[in-house]
Amino acid sequence: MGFDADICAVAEKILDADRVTVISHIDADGITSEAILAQAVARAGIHVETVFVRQLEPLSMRHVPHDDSLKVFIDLGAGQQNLLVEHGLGEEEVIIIDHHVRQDAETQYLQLNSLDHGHEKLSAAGLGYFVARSMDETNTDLAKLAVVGNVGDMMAREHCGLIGPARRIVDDGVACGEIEAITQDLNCYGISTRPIHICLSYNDDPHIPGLSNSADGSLRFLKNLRTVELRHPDGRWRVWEELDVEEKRTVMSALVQQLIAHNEPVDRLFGEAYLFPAEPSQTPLRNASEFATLLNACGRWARAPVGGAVCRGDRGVGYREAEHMLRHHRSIIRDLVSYIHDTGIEELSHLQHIHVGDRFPDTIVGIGAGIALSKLNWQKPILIMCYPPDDPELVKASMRTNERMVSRGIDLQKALLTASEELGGAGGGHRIAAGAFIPRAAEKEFAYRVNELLKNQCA
Ligand SMILES: [Mn+2]
Repeated sequence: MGFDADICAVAEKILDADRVTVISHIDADGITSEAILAQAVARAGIHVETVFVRQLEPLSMRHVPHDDSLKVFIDLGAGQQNLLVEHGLGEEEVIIIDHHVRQDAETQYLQLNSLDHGHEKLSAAGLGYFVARSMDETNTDLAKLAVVGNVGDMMAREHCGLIGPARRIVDDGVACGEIEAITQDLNCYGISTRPIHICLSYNDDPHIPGLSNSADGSLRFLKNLRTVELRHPDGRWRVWEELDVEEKRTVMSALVQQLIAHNEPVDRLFGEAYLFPAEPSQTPLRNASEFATLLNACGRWARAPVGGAVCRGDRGVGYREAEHMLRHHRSIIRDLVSYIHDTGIEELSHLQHIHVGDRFPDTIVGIGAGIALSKLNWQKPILIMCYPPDDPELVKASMRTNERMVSRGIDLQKALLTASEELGGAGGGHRIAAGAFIPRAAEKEFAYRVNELLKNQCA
């Protein structure tokens, strides 16, 4: 079936249901997926309940009810269809909406999957949005959440903006006034909340010599421009989003010159930013990538429903709790990044790895590894291992790389899938970021096996 036909089939089956259970993932894409779908279902007058899981495995399947509801798995399920079969779920009571690689299974569940249609840059929230819009065309107000989910799942990273069907969602959001899309904006994280020099110093894509990883260098650079006021009259730092067109142009052209002077490509300096004009300025709610981080912080610390409340418009108690989770999230990640740098990382020929034991929660080690990588050898993907709290037999492995290495042929999803299966575990994810669980007995050889696989990918 075509993409639109698959969307319609899913939408119709949901509208036919008396009760729906949405089972979703705890990251920004999963939380926005749930908020989109559950709201669309509720608006259609159908009773809906939600189950959030960290991942779909035998233990978490206990939370999937045995009842007469239609179970809609979103942002997960494609790779765990056999688990659904084992759980006794019949073809008629399941829908899968996912953008991960699908597993073959004997039961043919109804599935809407981006990959079936060649849409590699469309996340689960995007799929959920198309289903919601197909259920009722007035659901276009949910476009904003779909953009947050897509950006949170790095769908905008490779092309410095959303493309294909995900970009059409942006158009819907712009049309209903919820989204302002700024083309050729600074491709940088933190445009609504961080002082500009901090924003620039944290940025590593593109790497700007003298500015990346140097807040002092970035501040000197901006001060030299003279015409751009960096502070408000009351002393507060201005944020990028507050600069007017002329000021932005001044900074951007100076950054272009800086890159050219160091023989670096300039194309990744520009990206499309997705702003939410109705949200209060200088808050993480104000643009898609910071909103996604806020939701990730909720999910990673077992407060996915708080993220869901924020998605539904809670700007009171729920939002304050989410802000608190974000501060907590950042401080633990900072600790992890310093731990990685202080302890030192072991380098093999094609990767670098570290084992953090049970010092840090397994829900954030991947994020920390990604941040740490920006200050390490970018040509070697980072592999971080840790012990998950709930299973003494297992090791969790997370890997991160960057666009430059992906364009050279690195595929972490493939490497981790192969290595973990060989060693009696399971893995998956994406080319740029992937994860796996392996038995503890295999942890010693794991890094070496992955290294070998990455070596072959480069050949
Ligand atoms: Mn996703």
